[in-house]
Amino acid sequence: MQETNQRAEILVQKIKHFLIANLGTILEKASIQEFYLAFSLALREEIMINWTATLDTFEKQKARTLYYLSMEYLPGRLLENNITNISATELVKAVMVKTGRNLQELLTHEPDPGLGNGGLGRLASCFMDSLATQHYPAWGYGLRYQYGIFEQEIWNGVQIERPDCWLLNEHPWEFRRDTQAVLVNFRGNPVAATNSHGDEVYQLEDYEEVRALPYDIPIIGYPSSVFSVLSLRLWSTKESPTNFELQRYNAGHLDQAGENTSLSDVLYPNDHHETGKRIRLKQEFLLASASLQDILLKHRRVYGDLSSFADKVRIQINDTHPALVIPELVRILTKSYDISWHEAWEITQTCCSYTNHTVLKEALEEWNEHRIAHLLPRQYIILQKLNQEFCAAVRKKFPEDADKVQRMSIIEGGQIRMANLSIIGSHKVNGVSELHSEIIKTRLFRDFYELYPNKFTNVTNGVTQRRWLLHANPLLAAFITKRIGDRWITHFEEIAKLRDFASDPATQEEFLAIKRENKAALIHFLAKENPLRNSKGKIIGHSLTLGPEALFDVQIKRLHEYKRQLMNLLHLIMLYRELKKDPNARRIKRLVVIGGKAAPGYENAKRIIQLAYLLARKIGEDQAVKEKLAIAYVENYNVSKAQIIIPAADLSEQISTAGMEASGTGNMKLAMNGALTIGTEDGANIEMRKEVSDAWWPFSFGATADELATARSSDTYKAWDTYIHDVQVCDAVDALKDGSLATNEQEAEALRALYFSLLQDHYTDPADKFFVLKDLRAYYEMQKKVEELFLNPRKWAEYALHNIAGMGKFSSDEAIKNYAKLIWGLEKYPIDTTIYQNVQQEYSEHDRCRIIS
Ligand code: 26Q
Repeated sequence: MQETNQRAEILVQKIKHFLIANLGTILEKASIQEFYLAFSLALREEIMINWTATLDTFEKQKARTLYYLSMEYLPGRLLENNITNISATELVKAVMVKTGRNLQELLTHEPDPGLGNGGLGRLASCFMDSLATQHYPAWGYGLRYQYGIFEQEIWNGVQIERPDCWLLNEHPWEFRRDTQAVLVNFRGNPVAATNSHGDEVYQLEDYEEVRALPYDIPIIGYPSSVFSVLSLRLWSTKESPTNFELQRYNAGHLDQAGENTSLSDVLYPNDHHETGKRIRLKQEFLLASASLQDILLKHRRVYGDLSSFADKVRIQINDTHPALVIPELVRILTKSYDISWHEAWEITQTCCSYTNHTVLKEALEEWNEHRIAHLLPRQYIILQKLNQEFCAAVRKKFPEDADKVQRMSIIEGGQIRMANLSIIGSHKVNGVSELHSEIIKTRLFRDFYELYPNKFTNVTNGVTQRRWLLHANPLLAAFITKRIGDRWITHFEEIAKLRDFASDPATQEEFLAIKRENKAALIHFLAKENPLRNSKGKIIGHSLTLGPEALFDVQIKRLHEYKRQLMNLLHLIMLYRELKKDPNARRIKRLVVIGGKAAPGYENAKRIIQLAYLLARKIGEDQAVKEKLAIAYVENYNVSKAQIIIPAADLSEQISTAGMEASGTGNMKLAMNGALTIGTEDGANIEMRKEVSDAWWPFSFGATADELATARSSDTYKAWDTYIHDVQVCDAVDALKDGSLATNEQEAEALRALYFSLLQDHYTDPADKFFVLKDLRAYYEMQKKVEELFLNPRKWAEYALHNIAGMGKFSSDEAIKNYAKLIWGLEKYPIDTTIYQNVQQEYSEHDRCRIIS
């Protein structure tokens, strides 16, 4: 304790130092932003030695290194996580006492970086955490969007998008690296030449040059002994005045003049939907080209030449978004390094691997051929050449099957298919759950699987137990540690030991008490901070809630028809109607928490939000029912809000149309925090069930992926028949158009559109494409079972404990180990002791160097 006190005193001194030296103010007068800055600067000094030593260790030991390329990251707030990861929680508490400041205010002052849409971006951040914690040599690359995912407001049920200005204030956790900026070229005229092997290469003339400036964010691993620190390198085109095109400005084209300065401005808010926009293509190439240049520079600095490139470099393509690294690497190797075409192609395939995250056709990226030819003329020539060679090889192997070449070709019908490119240019392709990887092999990429059976593999997703349990749910974390020790923090397989306590009544009671406390915190948040707004955006109140004795039923994820938030709501309409007839029809109370953003152009998703809002209001106005049932729509769902909601959940809604959710990761976070899953046999739910065992996985329901595939191909499912033959289902669907929920014509129109999406064919889309009505009855019955079990809290707790205990496999540490083994061939390199001491030595000598003593 004495020691903590002393260290806290030193940290306070440092904070005061930074307040004066960097901000020109004193503690007593410092605003929250100033205090936050000085505090972060003081704390961050603590990690700089480790960061420097980590990078030096990788270089000196000539480690094979992973470069993770992703257009999205969702790291969540950094300060709170960094405090947890350097084990400074107690220290920081002491500092708060000494400075008279409030810890919660300090932590929540930091904006939550929303540099991603959802699952894919959050997965990238969990992976960075696990790579750092396990001492793997790795770098993350992405874009530093000026505006992250939009901030969502709900105005009388309608989603409004506002810019996310997360960089409004100085950001102490990023390091601008001016000396490491690189130049990325677009457009221009390629002039042909040959390399020494006789391969055609191209010199570009009259091109457009964009400066990419990197910002590094330290990713701090959890200490097993000495903690490692990795870099997340984010490219920006914003702060480079050379990107401004004055000539265009002078010619009166204001909008064009600033195009390259604003390239990295905005994250595209569509997930699962490809839009084909020009700026998006420029962003993707920016990431690919800038990162690749950086990788090559680093490699040359350490090794002198590229002879060991294929051995030392691994590039992971997170979905197809960064796939232009493939032609770009071939281009640079053949042109700038005079490597033969054949060898360049082998190196590229050896280095690259690709993760697919979705089977939805509309999410598979394609770019118009002319667009690529115009913006990236040299890469286009390479794509054509690669494609010619590939198609010739396929033709040779399958001379009978002309369609096959067409299906597999990179370029077809004037479009460039990024998935085909990614598969052909990689040595491994993986799906993100067992089911998803099977679907990839047998349906989505079947031709490719037949051609390259060994390329395809599975790595089931995982999440970091450090942010999602240790940090988000400190009470449950302490409860676990008390029973099984704290090794689970870095060895999550140990969580299985919790099984031994599942039937212990005292343990069950304690678990329930923690859940109640977390629910109380969520209630507080909803009732105080989750606003209800009128149609002008004015706050007119806050969410209605129920007490912590209610079942907290949670569905938090992006809004999408395949995720079937609509099925959840239809069930709630059924429940509401029952309760209206008889308020005692059900014996438990239920608080339904729904959160998620809809892509701005996705009308049906926005209509589903509106339905949630209208139904919540209807129930809230019903004096008899509101005591039993409430719906809270969480505005602007993000990582920070997830950290409040997940620890409070009893029931986790994972009800996607089977075969469509690649994996899901919210399912894992919720189960880790002791929620029971009501779910379909989809994505990672299937593996979770297997780990937990059928006996403790009571709420699985619905048609399987195979059944639905058959229903689709035989065209046997008729939504209308289901609707007409089930009175309760029929009633619920009719509520969408009988005027009971809508209060004006716009609302009525929105609900009618949902009604028709369920019952009417629309062009090539059949009625109820996502099989909502097909599964609704089974879902309804399963929800009854949920209520039955919830009546017995201790039994419920026993189930919950078995679920937590079954989550060992779903740590991102495990996923990363599997990638390292199956795909990257990566070894761990903990910080070298001598290197650490050298850095420390240099640092302390510098520290003594004061001009005025
Ligand atoms: C594509 C082209 C243009 C603009 C945007 C996009 C785009 C952006 C994001 C397409 C897809 C995404 C995101 C996909 C995604 O988040 N998929 C989810 O990935 C998770 C991690 O593997 C899985 O758990 C989820 O099941 C999957 O839906």
